[in-house]
Amino acid sequence: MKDKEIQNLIKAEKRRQETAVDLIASENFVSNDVLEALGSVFTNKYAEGYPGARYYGGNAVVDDLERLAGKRALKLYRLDPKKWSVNVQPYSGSPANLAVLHALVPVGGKVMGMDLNMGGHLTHGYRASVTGKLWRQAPYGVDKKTECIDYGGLMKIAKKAKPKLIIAGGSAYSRVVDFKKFRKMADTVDALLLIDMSHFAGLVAGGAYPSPFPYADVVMTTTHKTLRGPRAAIIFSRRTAIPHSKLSIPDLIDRSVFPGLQGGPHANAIAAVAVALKEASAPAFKKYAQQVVRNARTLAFELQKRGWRIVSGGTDTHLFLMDTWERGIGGKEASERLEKAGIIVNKNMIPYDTRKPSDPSGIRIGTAAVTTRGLKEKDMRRLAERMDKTLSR
Ligand code: DSN
Repeated sequence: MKDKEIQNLIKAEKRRQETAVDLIASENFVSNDVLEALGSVFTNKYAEGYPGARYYGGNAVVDDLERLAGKRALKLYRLDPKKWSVNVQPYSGSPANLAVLHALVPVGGKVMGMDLNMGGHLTHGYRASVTGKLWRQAPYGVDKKTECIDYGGLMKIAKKAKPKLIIAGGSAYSRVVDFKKFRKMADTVDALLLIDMSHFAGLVAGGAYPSPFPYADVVMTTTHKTLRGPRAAIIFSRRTAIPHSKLSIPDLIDRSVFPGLQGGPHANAIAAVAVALKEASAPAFKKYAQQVVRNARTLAFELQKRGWRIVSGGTDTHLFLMDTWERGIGGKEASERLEKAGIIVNKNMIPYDTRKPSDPSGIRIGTAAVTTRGLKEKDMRRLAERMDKTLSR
């Protein structure tokens, strides 16, 4: 590389990634093939539109690429192309969620989403996000005692709020989501159901987490978390006709992504997504996904054994929240102390937190990245020991 300044920064970041223990629940390490596709000549191409209907010439190859990525996405989750459509153009998770809301809920309408402070995501209608400004959120949360989703309470909220769209999934919820109950709720109030599987998409692909597809109208995911691809997103939608309209859900979503929100798709990212989707369909990925969950369970258990309170008492996924404030350490201090010891986590609000987001009561811990590095249960025990020593000092 001629640009030595940037080359040095790349080298420094590579060294940092190689020497730190990455416990950030939304991060992972992609393969060299994913990196190669991401850094390929596809970055040079503009391709506004969809395969076979572009606004720029020279797109025969990008058409093949986008069709292949879509085919791989449907195949990975065993979806019948006659029943499901997929859009592989979203730049990342936030624009993908914005696109779904924009497609399916009139501005000013109501969406029901998990409160950010309870484990949800900004783009599920939280007030600080544009999704909370264009739409009205009916927030739901977890039970104070169990710290698990309170489905009875949710049904009451849904009946009162009558949202157009219910969103299941979040960014800091460690338990299996009961998609069947969400479906029932959506049917009861005549809402559509969006399942945001960004965090657990790789676990679903690897059979380590229940599939949301039998229950959802729309499933979206980022591709860079447990799915181990580049930073991008995809939206799957059921080929359901919209009453009193010539359009179906996929038509609305495609129009919302382009021209609604985005311009030209990032063909290099789509190429890298396609590579990751193929990697995730290999038998080795199934083993990886199972190991991710075993590692998270072991790490949570080992920390618990050393006296740390784990929100909801454990995990069914790749992540969990640890209440550090219970032992007098704010999440900010905990994450800083761990970083000094070479362990990278993020500070995180815990349900019913009395502290502020910039210095909340806990930290979020995830095992997707360290499992890619080859760590197993015995390493989790050592890691718990080191975390405990660092935080107990
Ligand atoms: N920021 C991501 C996470 O860490 O979960 C979600 O967008």
